[in-house]
Order: sequence, then C-alpha cells, then structure tokens
Amino acid sequence: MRTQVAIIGGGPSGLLLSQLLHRKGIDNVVLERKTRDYVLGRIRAGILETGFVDLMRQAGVGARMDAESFTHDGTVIACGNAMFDINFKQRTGSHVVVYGQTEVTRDLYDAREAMGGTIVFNAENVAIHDATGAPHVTYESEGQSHRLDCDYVVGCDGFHGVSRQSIPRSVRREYEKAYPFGWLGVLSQTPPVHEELIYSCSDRGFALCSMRNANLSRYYVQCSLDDSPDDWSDAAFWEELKRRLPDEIAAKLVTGPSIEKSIAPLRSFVTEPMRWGNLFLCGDAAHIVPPTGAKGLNTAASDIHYLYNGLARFYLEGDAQGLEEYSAKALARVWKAERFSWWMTNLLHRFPDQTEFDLKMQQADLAFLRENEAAQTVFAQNYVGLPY
Ligand code: RFL
Ligand code: PHB
Repeated sequence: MRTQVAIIGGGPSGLLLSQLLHRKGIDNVVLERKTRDYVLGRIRAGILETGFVDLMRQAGVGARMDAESFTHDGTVIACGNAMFDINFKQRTGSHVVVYGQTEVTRDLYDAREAMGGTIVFNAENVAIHDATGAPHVTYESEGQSHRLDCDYVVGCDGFHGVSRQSIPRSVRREYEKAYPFGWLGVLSQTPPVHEELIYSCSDRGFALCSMRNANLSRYYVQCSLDDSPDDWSDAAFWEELKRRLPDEIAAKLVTGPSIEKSIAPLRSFVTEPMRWGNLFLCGDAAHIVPPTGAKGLNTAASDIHYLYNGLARFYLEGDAQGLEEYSAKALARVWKAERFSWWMTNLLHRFPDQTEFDLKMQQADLAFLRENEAAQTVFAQNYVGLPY
C-alpha cells in the first residue's frame, strides 16, 4: 500500500489531521492500535479553545459541536470559602467552549467514515522505517503483516506511542516534571453545580467542578498516586469533593452514581525537536501538560494547525517552508502552554513537602490574581488560548 501521509494514532490529533488533509485532496491512512469503541470510551478533555473550534469547522465537522456545545465566558477560582470570577469575555473578548473530547472524536470518526477515509483499527506492532530517507511503516492486522510506503509519517500516537521512541536518543532532548499526586475524576448524570467551571483549592487539596452538558457533570479531586479508583466509593468521592468546595457550592451539589471513575497522574513533558527527517510528532506524542488549565487537547490542535498548513502548502504549492518551520513554531506555543499549566498546578494544589513559606507564596499569588486586573487579563489570555 502507498499513501502520501501515514498517520499513527486515531485519537483526536490523528483524526483531525486526517480529515483536514483529505479535504485538500491529500491522501492519508490512519493506523490505530485499538478499536473505535475503546478510543471513544476514554473520558478526557472538556474545554476547547476557539482555535480548536475553528479547526473543527475547517475540517467540516463543526455542525453538531456548534449546535450542542456551550460557550463559557469565564471561570471561578475558589479558595476555602472565598470565590472570584475571571471574566474571559471582558478581559480578552474571547471565550472557551464546553464540548467533550469524546464528542470531538465521535464527530471526526463519523466524518472520516462518511468520506471513505482509511482507518486501520487493531493495527499491532506499528514500526517506522527509514524516517530520514524514503519512509515506510510496517504493522500487523488480523494476523497479516503489512507495509505502507509514504512521503511523511505523522506520530499522533499519544504519550505511550512508538513514534517518539523511533527518534534516536542522540537526537531527542526530553524535559519532564512529574507531580506527586494525581486527579481522581468522576462522570455523573447530574446537573452541574454551577454555570461556570470552579477551580478550587482547599487545605485538603485541589478540586474541579466541570461539565459536559445540562445533565452530565465531570468532577475531579487531587488524590494520592498510590490510590486506585476502587479505593474510592461514590459516597467517599462526593464527601471529599464537598469538603474541598466553598460551603455555598457544596450545599448545592447534586450527587448521583458515577458512570466513569479514573485516576490520571499529573506530568509536564516536552520532547524536542518535533520533526526528525520525514517524521513529525503531534499532540501527546510530543508533549504532556497537567490537566489544570485544560491545555492538552488544545495544544494538540495547534500542532495540527501548523502541520496541516505546512503539508497543504507543500502538496498544493510545492513550498516546503511550513514543514521546515513546523517544529520551532509548534514548540514556541507548546512551551507557553506548559508554563501556564505548570503555574496553575502549582497555584492550586497541595504538595506533600510544602513548607509554610510555600503556602504563603500560593496565598499571595492567589490574592494578587483576585485583586489585580492585569493578572486576570494574563490568566484569561492564556486560558482562552494564545494566538496560533
Ligand atoms: P491520544 O488521545 O492519546 O491518542 C493517541 C492514539 O494513538 C493510539 N496509539 C497507537 N496507535 C497505533 N500504534 C501505536 N503504537 C499506538 N500507541 C498509541 C492510541 O490508542 C490513541 O487512540 O493523543 P492525542 O490524539 O494527541 O490527543 C491528546 C489528548 O487526548 C490529550 O491531550 C487530552 O485528553 C488532555 N486533557 C485535556 N486537554 C484539554 O485540552 N482540555 C481538557 O479539559 C483536558 N482534560 C486531559 C483532561 C487528559 C486527561 N487524562 C486522562 C490524561 C483530563 C484528563 C483526566
Ligand atoms: C474536564 O472537563 O474534563 C476538564 C476541564 C478543565 C480542566 C481539566 C479537565 O482544566
């Protein structure tokens, strides 16, 4: 088999790139290790920047998102019983959109199917060969070995994928920070406790109130890395969440059975460069942020924006400059999202080895954010997403 662009990974990054390229007449094949249902079963991001929303529309998959998503003009920061609002619209003229990653991925799969795009599910033992020459990808599917020749390989295979590992250690530089806690997340068929998201810090640790729609809520509490979801009954989760929220919010919280419960460790990670020969990395394959600030999926989308435009320029105009600039442009934006996510994580979580001084610094940082309009503008600019 031969294609122009071989895309490894059928998560949101791979599917979005595949859909955008196909609409420009650029042939591509997506190789996904799991099944469609497995990918759609992962409950992850919920907040989209307007840059992401525009890309979905460019990809011709904006209709359901435009009809069913919710615009959020601000967010609440709580600390103990004190709360304040950061108004994105007032500070930046922009907003974010609440629409789950599951829905984004479902819309992309539906669109790929409708256009007759090639997605190989259950692709096993994917390997990239000759990335700096004439590349090809080998894989196994239904017990048979396959070879896919291509001009370019794009690694959209997430943090645990093979693409990043295919770049020699001597070329790759990795930057990493692991945090000493995780997030326990619960999805429940209950109305959200508040119209906006609430990021809450308390003496017992961080909590987040988020949502998917009028009757679907997503909540998180900071937890120990030693915890497993089975250690947390629904009752224990709701009790702990309430204790970490301002009293007036806890009193309004509607609880119900969890329909999903999982723990995600928190990590900051960047690999450089994001291109090696004819292999490009996008999304979680190249970088991870802690979820505080909702930047993971949105940073994947900005990678796709740069790479899609680079590939389109190359195939349609014969100009490789966009591809030459891809790694530097993508990384410049990635590092700013890394900084914001790291800062927000440090601001709102309890750290096991935190000193009295560290606590005072957090409190001063929060007080400054509450009182200072310029600080709120900086927060809002980062949260709604820096320009592409
Ligand atoms: P994904 O979604 O991990 O998809 C990678 C795909 O590649 C496949 N794969 C392979 N396929 C073939 N061969 C191999 N060897 C392969 N290895 C892996 C996998 O099966 C998978 O289908 O990466 P992608 O597409 O780059 O998308 C990134 C996003 O999923 C991620 O950044 C976000 O979910 C992060 N994130 C959030 N981001 C936001 O922008 N806003 C949020 O509100 C937000 N909340 C979150 C999050 C991530 C979370 N967790 C669990 C990590 C909340 C949580 C709890
Ligand atoms: C979510 O709704 O899953 C979500 C929202 C905001 C975040 C992280 C996760 O910062």
